[in-house]
Amino acid sequence: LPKAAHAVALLGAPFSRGQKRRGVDHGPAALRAAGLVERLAGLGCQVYDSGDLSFTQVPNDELYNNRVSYPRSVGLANQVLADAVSRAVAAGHSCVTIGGDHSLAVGSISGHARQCPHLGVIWVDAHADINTPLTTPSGNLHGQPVSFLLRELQDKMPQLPGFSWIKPCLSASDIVYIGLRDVDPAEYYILKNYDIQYFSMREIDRLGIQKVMERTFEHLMGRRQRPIHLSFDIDAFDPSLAPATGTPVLGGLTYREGMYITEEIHNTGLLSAVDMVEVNPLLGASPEEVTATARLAVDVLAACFGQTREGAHTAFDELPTPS
Ligand code: B3U
Ligand code: MN
Ligand code: MN
Repeated sequence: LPKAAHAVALLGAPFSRGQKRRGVDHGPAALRAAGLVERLAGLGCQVYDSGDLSFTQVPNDELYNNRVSYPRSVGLANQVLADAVSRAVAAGHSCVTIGGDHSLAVGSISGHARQCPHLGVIWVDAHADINTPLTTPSGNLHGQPVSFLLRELQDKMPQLPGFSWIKPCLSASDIVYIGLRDVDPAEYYILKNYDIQYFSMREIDRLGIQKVMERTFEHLMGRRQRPIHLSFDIDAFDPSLAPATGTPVLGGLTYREGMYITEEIHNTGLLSAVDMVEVNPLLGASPEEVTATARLAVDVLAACFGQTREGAHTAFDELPTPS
């Protein structure tokens, strides 16, 4: 059962201005220290590690509308990331972006969509990250990335400094959420009124993860196959498994649910880009909590690229015979 070698581009996006806690910019280093490159290579992936992007901080990056933090820095960083993701996908690689906070999905998905305009997004997260700059309760841009991408929301979006380069590239029917359990009132309004498909933790309890994945693929690909963008926020997992993250919420995914989600996505053969975000190595209560969170993120990415729990990750042709 030999598998075709998979070309994977790895982009570190040490970016933290989409939220206010220190440390999430050390996420890429933590995932590398947890053996990410070796794990992917061990699965037969050809890994093209571009290292970490460097983002320039924009000086005098004042609040937008007395509320939204660091708009110019977040906008510019995402512009840099979008170009890098677009180049990687154009080169025929599956692109793995390791963050960094979740505001980077604006750049990652924009860049991916430049090459694959018909992509579908699977957003695994405790949060919907779909506040607009006018509804955000926190002012943090990591709670808003989806609002910049959805065509249907554009008449509700103000012009933010740093964001004028963005062309909304998704329709409301092009995204499916899995794992939600902390959704703000305006976000709930958007999910309902724009008919966005979501499977909150309650739906996972009710249907089981197998049906959730079936329905996810039916929704995104019932009519035609399309490239998949997986945007995976580590806080989708239960805080007992992923404590080193900025906004943990009780009652999250189990390890087995997380593996099942990513194994099934791998099995479609359509995964084209992945974000792994919000691992914050400064937030664990102990070094063990930090390594557990980073290793969990690496396990998720390994499952995305072919690791299975039943074995046979790499080709094995023949048993040794005694001489
Ligand atoms: N919905 C809240 C909280 C939040 C969103 N994403 C995270 N936290 N990680 C907000 O700030 O928009
Ligand atoms: Mn998120
Ligand atoms: Mn989240």
